[in-house]
Amino acid sequence: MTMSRRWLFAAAGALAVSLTAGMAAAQAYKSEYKLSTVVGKPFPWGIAGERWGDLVRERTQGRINIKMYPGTSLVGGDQTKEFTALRQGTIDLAIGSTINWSPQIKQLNLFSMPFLMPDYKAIDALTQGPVGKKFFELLSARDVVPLAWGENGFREVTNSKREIKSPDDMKGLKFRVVGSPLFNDTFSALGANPTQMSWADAQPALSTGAVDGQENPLTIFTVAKLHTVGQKYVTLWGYVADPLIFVVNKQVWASWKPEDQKIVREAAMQAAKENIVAARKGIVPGDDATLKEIAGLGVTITRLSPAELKAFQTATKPVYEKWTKEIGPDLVKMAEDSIAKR
Ligand code: X2X
Repeated sequence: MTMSRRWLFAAAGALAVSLTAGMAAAQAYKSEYKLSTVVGKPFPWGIAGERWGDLVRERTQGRINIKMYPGTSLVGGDQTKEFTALRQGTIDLAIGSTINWSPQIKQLNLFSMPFLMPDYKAIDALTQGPVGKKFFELLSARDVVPLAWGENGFREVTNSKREIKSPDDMKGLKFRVVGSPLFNDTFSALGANPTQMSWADAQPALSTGAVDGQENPLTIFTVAKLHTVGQKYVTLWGYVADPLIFVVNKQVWASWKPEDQKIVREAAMQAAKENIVAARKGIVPGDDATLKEIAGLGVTITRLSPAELKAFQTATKPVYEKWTKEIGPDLVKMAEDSIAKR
């Protein structure tokens, strides 16, 4: 055999090996990847899910086909089980609220600490700073690959009975809260009666009057038309905000070629960036179109003076202190420092 023929054989052999490896990898891809969210389109959260899937499908020429399952339907609507299902592989990808994953990752309760974040810059200071990095490390140690931060938003309190301007106004009112014990503590400290339930159960409970009120970002209020289930009073107290986290199950991630991982990561970052813009649209200083729209529905929107806000902060301070211990004083300190420096 001449040198050149020998070379040709070797090259052909190498090609065959890499083709087989390529095919094996290609065969390992699933025909559909399940993406879990709590709400679908046209909520900004659901738009983000569709967008992430569309960008990935387009840029991978269909190699990765993501289908969104809103209503946390992959866990029967029980949003507090989403993270567990993600770890176990029943869910391949998710855009999850920090609140819904906090039963499994107790540090995520940080974002639900009453009156920790005074404004949008404070959310950014957390997610884009050392705190965000710390959370990505915590998530990476729990079988998921975190890719980007999005936003559900500042959660405002609403009810069907009366205007809320002080903790006294909350006395005796029944509120639906989400499934972290921290919310029970906060609402109890304010003299209200909190009941934990999923988002799926919240709407019927509001509509029948089983509960008087709830708390959620205003984009949820408008898209879900909560004024039609009796929610006539909205108080802008911005007591907590929940970011969203874009993640992929670790095994699923490992099954993808590096070039596809890059596409999925970049698409998540793009969809998340757009999501934050959508989540803040119409409800930020200088752009209050959504607030006007809500007022136009006959809803009373109450803004609190600094002194009025202070009364809520004072009433919930013991809760803040209790949960500082649960979350970890070092992490809370890191968050407070990041916010102070914003
Ligand atoms: O259930 C809620 O209130 C919602 C939709 O905001 C979350 O999933 C945290």
